[in-house]
Amino acid sequence: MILKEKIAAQLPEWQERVGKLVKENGDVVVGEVNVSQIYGGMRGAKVLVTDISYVDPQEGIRFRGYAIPELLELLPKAQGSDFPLSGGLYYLLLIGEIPTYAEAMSVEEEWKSRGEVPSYALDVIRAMPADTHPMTLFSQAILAMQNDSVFAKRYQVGMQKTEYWEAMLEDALNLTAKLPAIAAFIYRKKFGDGEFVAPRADLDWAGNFAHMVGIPTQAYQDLTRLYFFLHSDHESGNASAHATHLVASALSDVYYACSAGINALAGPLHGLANQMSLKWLLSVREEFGGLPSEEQFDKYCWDTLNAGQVIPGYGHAVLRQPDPRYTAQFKFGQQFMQDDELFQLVEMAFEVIPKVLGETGKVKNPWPNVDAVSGTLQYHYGIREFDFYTVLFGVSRILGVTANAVWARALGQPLERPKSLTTRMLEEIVSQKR
Ligand code: HAX
Repeated sequence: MILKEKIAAQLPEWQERVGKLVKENGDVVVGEVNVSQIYGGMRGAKVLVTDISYVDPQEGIRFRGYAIPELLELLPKAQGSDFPLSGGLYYLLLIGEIPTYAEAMSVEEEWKSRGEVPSYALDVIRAMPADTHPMTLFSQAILAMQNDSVFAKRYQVGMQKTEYWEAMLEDALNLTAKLPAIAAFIYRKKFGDGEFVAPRADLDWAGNFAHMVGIPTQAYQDLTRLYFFLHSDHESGNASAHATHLVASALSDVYYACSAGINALAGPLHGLANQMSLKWLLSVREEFGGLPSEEQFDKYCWDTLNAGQVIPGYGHAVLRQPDPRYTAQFKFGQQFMQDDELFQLVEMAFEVIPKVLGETGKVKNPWPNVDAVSGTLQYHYGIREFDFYTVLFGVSRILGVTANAVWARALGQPLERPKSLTTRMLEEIVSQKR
């Protein structure tokens, strides 16, 4: 398998590089942590490492050093499409090089050969109450397959530490292969005919989701390819990535770790924000019976803030500019749905909301994040049940977190265990320093 060969070839150099860094410079101080950070969700504390993606506050995400517009040019495209193959993206995340078309297709073929969803995972989804949230179903379906973990089985019989990453890669490919089919089934079970639709042999991983969910148009296939590309990774500190990393650091397998990551993504300050954002835009449209004037929109924003709510889709813990993932989706909207009233509202939001949030004087980043437009694009193509949107986010995010998990095991990253203090201890530290 090309992924295994490439990682094995790179590994000695990485191990030497990291080993040397830690051995010779283990006592070099990288940053300090202050009391605000300890009580403030560890914002900005530099305590994690990943080479798969990096979020620059001004520039946004780079995957393996490449910015989103560059990758939209460079990554191999699905046949007959201008949008990248997810197999090529996964290759890039895992290997760090832009793949050829053949290399991207080799990942797509791996996925095809591992894509069959076990019936018991579908049965778990079927067995749940009809009003169960799609993210709960998604997390449960992933966890249900834990019994198939190659890593867990090999660990039981005594795997060498140097082999952890290979077993992790097996699990990562087995799990990611099945995600579009599981997500499409969750949608059909909750909102459609309840049928499981098998993937088509001639379609790529992302294009197949469009087919299985029941919107097989070229435009929706392309949106799916774009969506699964954009949401895949956002360095290691965000809640879903960090939850996955923490759980996997205990040598829990990919299924345990990704189920945990999905549970974190389900929170309204994280992945659930895309459904909150669309809900909020729809409430604006309903209030004014269509597009409001900018003055009306401005007032609606203030009413939301004065009611103690956040404006979903705006703000970010790290970014200080419009999120390039927003910009890429916004361009898709401008190209394909300029006449859509809801998209016009997204355009108006970009003019009004940053100004309003700036006037509050406390929001550090008044610009849109990835969630400010993604739901609107889904809504346009007929996925209108916004409870489902975070599942799509999750399908994509698992590409990034599993690539990270493979490399974490390859580089022997240990059990994560930061130290906590008591408030009394902090008070004493502060009084000694003042
Ligand atoms: N609307 C209203 N107030 C906001 C705001 C927004 N969109 N964004 C930030 N603020 C407020 C914060 O609530 C905070 O207020 P308090 O001091 O009263 O608690 C203040 O501004 C400072 O916050 P910050 O430092 O700018 O932002 P944080 O790092 O604390 O939080 C969040 C980042 C993304 C959680 C925040 O901007 C927010 O709640 N945004 C709306 C929800 C959202 O869009 N989430 C999705 C983020 C992207 C993502 O992870 N997707 O999965």
